[in-house]
Amino acid sequence: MTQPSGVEHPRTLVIIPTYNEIQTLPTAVRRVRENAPWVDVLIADDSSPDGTGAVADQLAGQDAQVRVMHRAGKEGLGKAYVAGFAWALDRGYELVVEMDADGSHRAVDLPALLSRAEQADRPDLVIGSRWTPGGRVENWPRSREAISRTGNTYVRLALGMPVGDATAGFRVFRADTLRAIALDEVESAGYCFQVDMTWRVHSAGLRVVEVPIVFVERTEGESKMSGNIVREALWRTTVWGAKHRARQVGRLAARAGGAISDGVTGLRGRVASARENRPDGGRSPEQ
Ligand SMILES: Nc1nc2c(ncn2[C@@H]2O[C@H](COP(=O)(O)OP(=O)(O)OP(=O)(O)O)[C@@H](O)[C@H]2O)c(=O)[nH]1
Ligand SMILES: [Mg+2]
Repeated sequence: MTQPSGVEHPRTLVIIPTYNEIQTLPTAVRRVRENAPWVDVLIADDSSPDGTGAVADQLAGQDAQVRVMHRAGKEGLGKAYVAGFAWALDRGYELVVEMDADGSHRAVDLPALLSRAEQADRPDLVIGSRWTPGGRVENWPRSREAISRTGNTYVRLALGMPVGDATAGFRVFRADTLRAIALDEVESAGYCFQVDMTWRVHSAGLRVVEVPIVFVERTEGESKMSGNIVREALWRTTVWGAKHRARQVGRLAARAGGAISDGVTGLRGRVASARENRPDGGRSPEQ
């Protein structure tokens, strides 16, 4: 899409999942449209009891580049994103962005993420990272920072995936990346969804890059973070890690088995040719 400035951008959709974000959504949408006027916005609302869906409809009524997906009930942000991805792929978007409604993801960082995704080396996934040099969090209690840092260290160790912030929810997928992974098999509901998606992209042999962002603690509305969400992330990551390590051990065992049998075959061959080279052709027993 060509901008008045003459710059060409790929067709881009920013998906904002919402559950009870009536206070924060209007500002979030306005800031996205101000900072990246070429992008379209899809609000995926899970029938928020606080009336966020009606506010989303008002925003869409004022701006043709804002659309709303009304979903039947609260199913977790993972399901809302998967539905939003299908919507984006059906409509031919080339870049698809995930972004929270609560102000934690700053729209001023969006152009940097998009421009990284648009670079000639075409990364498959660009993550707005808190835990890469230059990235940071603002106003987070120590306990939240500890959960995020420890969680990411655990993910790196369990999965052997070289990503600093695999739980981050401000990211840009290439549409081809979403097509390459089995979206219908994604079951993660909470923020483990982000690890799940990162792991699928990495396991498919696709390239993940990180761009530093400043993540700001929400000042309005309520967090949906819960003990269950952390537990889901922990057990799912552990299961993926165990399967990954079992596959690695399986491959190693197969390679070792192959090497041993090659060695035995080679040894047999050498013994046979040594026998043949003896003056009696190997007919009498060796001394
Ligand atoms: N559609 C939909 N959106 C959700 C659901 N749960 C959370 N969200 C949205 O997902 C985004 C992230 O949720 P937050 O509550 O901010 O969770 P968080 O960012 O992990 O937690 P905090 O850092 O404490 O804010 C927000 O825009 C939420 O409104 C859900 O079940 N359905
Ligand atoms: Mg949040």
